[in-house]
Amino acid sequence: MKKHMKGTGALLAVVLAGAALAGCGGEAVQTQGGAEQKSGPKYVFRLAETHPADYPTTLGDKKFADLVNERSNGRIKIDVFANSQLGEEKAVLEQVQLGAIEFTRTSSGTVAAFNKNFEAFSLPYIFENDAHLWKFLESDMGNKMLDGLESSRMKGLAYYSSGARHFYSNKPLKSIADLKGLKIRVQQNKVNIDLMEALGANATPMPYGQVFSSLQTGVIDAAENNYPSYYTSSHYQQAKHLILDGHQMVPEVLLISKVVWDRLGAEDQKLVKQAALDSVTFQRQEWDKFEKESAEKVKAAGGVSITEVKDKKAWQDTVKPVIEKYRTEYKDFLSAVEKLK
Ligand code: GTR
Repeated sequence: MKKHMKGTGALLAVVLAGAALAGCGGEAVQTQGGAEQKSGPKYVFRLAETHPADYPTTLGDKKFADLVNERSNGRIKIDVFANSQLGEEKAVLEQVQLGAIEFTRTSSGTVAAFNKNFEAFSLPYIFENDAHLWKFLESDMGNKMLDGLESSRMKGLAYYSSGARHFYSNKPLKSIADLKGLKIRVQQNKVNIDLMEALGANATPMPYGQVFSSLQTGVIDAAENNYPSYYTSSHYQQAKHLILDGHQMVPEVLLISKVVWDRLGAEDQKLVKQAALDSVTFQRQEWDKFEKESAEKVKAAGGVSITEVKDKKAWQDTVKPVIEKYRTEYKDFLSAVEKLK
């Protein structure tokens, strides 16, 4: 994606990233001599995170950072920047491609804008439940997809849990028919646009951080996300009609810039990758806890009408054209997913 490299900002970012890795400026702290780096870290890296400090993905990031710090005896320090302090996900990924931001935890739904394979995760109703999704994520193909991000100048380290996504609106939402004509904010990728079209709605792609005010001002009528995001973003205060249709299960991804990865030695690459994988169990536990907790918090807040979708057949039938449209393109992905049911 050459276009992301344009501009002086990008050039400066590359120079800074190079400097950081060389330990002669920028973020890095180079200690003098000696194999044991007791006087401080050799590398200080940044990890960009969208969510607040106590959100399950951020807790996963911190676990990962702690493991890396511990196992490298303090040589590699990763500072987690929560709350989109380093920018919205798409902008962060552009910086990651350049090596200006070293790590990020982001959604597959955003990675999709940079790597076509990841679009497939936004296809509707392909996973039956969490167990099915994780069987796929831990399969050969799941792992290959992480490695395949190298062609997009990133390297996937691990997947994190993100549950299922549901629609919510400031207009009544009791059935699939109620979505017709709504302006619905979606994550910025192509499959989502087709999905909204199949539902008779209008897709409005925009960064996550703009959703609250856009609901408030009426720029959009609706959005969709999992319970934890619906709660922590306070979207539930604006969009008080929630329908639990679970149309997507879009995993989170922990990734490193390819530029940075390539400059780590083989030993450190192994250490970083293993620490990422070892943070997954913890993240998943935190996720399961918080998914329930956030659902309870939304209910306890009152004023939100929640509709369960008992029979998803009508929903699945309506969005079938989307699957059909991508069936050839994602043939291998879809048959691997099907086999793991
Ligand atoms: C959340 C995800 C975020 C962000 C957000 C969105 O579920 O954790 O990283 O991608 O969705 O809808 O943009």
